[in-house]
Amino acid sequence: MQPLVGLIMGSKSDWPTMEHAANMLDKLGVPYETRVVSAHRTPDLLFDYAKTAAERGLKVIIAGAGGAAHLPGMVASQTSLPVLGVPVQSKALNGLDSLLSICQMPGGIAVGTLAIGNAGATNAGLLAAQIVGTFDDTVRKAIDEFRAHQTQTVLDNPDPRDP
Ligand code: RP5
Repeated sequence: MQPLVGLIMGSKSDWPTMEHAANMLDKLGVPYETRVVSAHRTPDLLFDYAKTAAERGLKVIIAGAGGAAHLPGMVASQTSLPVLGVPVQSKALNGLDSLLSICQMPGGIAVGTLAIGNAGATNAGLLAAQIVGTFDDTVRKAIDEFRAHQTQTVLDNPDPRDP
């Protein structure tokens, strides 16, 4: 299936976080590709990836990075596709560095920033699916079903002491 979402990250070490985005895309039936694309270790690849993303059929890019996390902003500077940035939880500063690097974009180039770590990656997958759902009814239905199931699970388990 033609990938609609590009799921990229600065390092293989980001995968344990970013796989949560992949899991959500899998769950919602959204085709995606995933690659390591580093802003500082492979800058030429970053430019090539971002510049060709739209013509290759991608509709949205999820970019995860940690520390001095310039990957999402640099990708956004080279494509008009929506870019969702996931701040990976760094060891030194617990991801606050990643968060600020990604969310504090100067006005003029937009990056949608998610929460630090696993929750952010999960929601990046969800938000990417919601973007795809604006033109793909099957994906929108899968999102509606996911949310209905999530709601029902809470309602069916009201006692917090139950396992
Ligand atoms: C960033 O540096 C990556 O996104 C990663 O979060 C961090 C550390 O990378 P490694 O040294 O583990 O490859 O570019």
